[in-house]
Amino acid sequence: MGNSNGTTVEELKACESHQWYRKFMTECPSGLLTYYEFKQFFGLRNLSEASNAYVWTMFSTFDMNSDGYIDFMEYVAALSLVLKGGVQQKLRWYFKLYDVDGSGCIDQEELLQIIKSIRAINGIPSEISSEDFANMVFEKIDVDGDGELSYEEFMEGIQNDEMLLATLTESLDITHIVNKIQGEIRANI
Ligand SMILES: [Ca+2]
Ligand SMILES: [Ca+2]
Ligand SMILES: [Ca+2]
Repeated sequence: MGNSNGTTVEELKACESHQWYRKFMTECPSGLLTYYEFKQFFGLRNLSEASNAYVWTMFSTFDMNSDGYIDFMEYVAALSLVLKGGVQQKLRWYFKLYDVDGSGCIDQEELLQIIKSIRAINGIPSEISSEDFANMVFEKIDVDGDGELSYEEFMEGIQNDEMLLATLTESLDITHIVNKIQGEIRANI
């Protein structure tokens, strides 16, 4: 993340930083969040296996230096990206999140698992099945038809398709979790 960390902290200081900081330090006095604490932090209990897998992936994506903990800088960087990041930044982050095995491509199984997990967490009923949705995404943006979405296919395909972009940013993000935290922060002021 390099320089963007600095900007992020400045941005954060300018707004609700001390509340975010207080929440983090209250629930995590050591300053390092383990996976178990991460789930407690976001109130994620009694999750299905698929949802657990998604939350684990999310944790790993937040843990940018892969030391097994989320420190305050990583927490700030991830949350501020979710709250304020531009489309490009968010898509880049989603790509990393959806490429569960880190192969550099998103295959159909990875996309399907992510869609299922996110639907399970969000609890939003949908007219189209997860399988049909995953198939549709691949039909639309797997340009070379090799059954995997490369970074370029993902970035270009999603940005050039208003419906997919809207679907991704509305239902495949973690805003509901952030809203939950913000709700708690407001309640504590
Ligand atoms: Ca870390
Ligand atoms: Ca992959
Ligand atoms: Ca492809």
